[in-house]
Amino acid sequence: MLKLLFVSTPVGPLGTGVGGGVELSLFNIAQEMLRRGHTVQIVAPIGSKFPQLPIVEIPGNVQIIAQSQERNTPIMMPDNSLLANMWEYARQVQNEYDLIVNFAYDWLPLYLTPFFGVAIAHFISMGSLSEAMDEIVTKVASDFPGTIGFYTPSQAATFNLQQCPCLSSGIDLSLYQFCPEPENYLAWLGRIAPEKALEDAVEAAQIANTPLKIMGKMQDEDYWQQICQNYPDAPIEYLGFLSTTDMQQQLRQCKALLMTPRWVEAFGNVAIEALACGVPVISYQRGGPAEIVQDGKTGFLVEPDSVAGLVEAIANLSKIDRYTCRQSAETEYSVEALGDRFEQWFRDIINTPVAQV
Ligand code: HBI
Repeated sequence: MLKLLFVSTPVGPLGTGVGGGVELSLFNIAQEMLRRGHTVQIVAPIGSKFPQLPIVEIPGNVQIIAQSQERNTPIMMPDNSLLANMWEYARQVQNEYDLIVNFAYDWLPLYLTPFFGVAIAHFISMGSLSEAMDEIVTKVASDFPGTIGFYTPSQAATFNLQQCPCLSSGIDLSLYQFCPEPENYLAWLGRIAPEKALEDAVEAAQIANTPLKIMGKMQDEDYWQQICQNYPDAPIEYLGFLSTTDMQQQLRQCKALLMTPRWVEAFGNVAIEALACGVPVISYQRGGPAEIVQDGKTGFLVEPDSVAGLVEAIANLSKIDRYTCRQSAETEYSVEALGDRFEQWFRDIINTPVAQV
């Protein structure tokens, strides 16, 4: 059995939605490893709430979210850095574990790799965002082959890295209830932030004259206010950041999930959450969702940034069989399949002699 130390994203407590999709990934992978009998210890910010999972809570000031920075913004560390404190803890306990798994999209843990006596698996949760991260990710991929893992090939391609493991994602399907007959609603899920281009979904809902339920962490209040001012008559309703159980209760009743990523979405966990409920996904043909949605079968892939394309897809939803959507989630995105991929990745790294660089 493996002894695994999971070190969280440092942008906010787990379970609050600040960490976006990587929170859900960390939770599902940890739960599945424990179910298989492995030892898992999670190192995370104070206030992290993951039911039944063993968490060591670490104090300190959160890291600035990487997507708010420019490509050449220098890496910044606050005083009393939570990120540094988490990795100091990992350094102290490292010899109790076979492998450390890093879930942070940050320079420090990647730079620290050769300073540790225990191997580190780095799960990269976003596409390329900065020169400094590209440089250190590429260096670790070269010095420690196989230890950089991505969600998808299109995400890896943004770093010009080809040979790295792509682990995809997965969810606990038992939490998502299939709904055969939807209400006349559309859904949009995600952190309310510019890179998610919520405004396109709002405009499409207005043109299609179909109410839009919006759920997710309110990351950028000004951005949200701007949308409300620009679309005062749009049929939208913001429901906040809900637990998986409450979120899927809303999502499952919708005609479709709209995904409008302005950036290369690394995966798009919300897409498989929708499919698990039988909800077709309409997404820009960009990044992770383009590898998840089977165009015309489990939803529609639309020309990126084309609101008209979203509206046309909404009009064609009757062509999609909702049970086919649920089946695709069961076939591709179960938490058991996820566990197989991650366990294999972990074992491959543990069995690779550590490169003495
Ligand atoms: N920014 N600096 C930093 N570190 C992270 O781990 C991080 C982030 N921004 C967003 C984020 N993680 C997650 O929301 C995405 O990986 C899903």
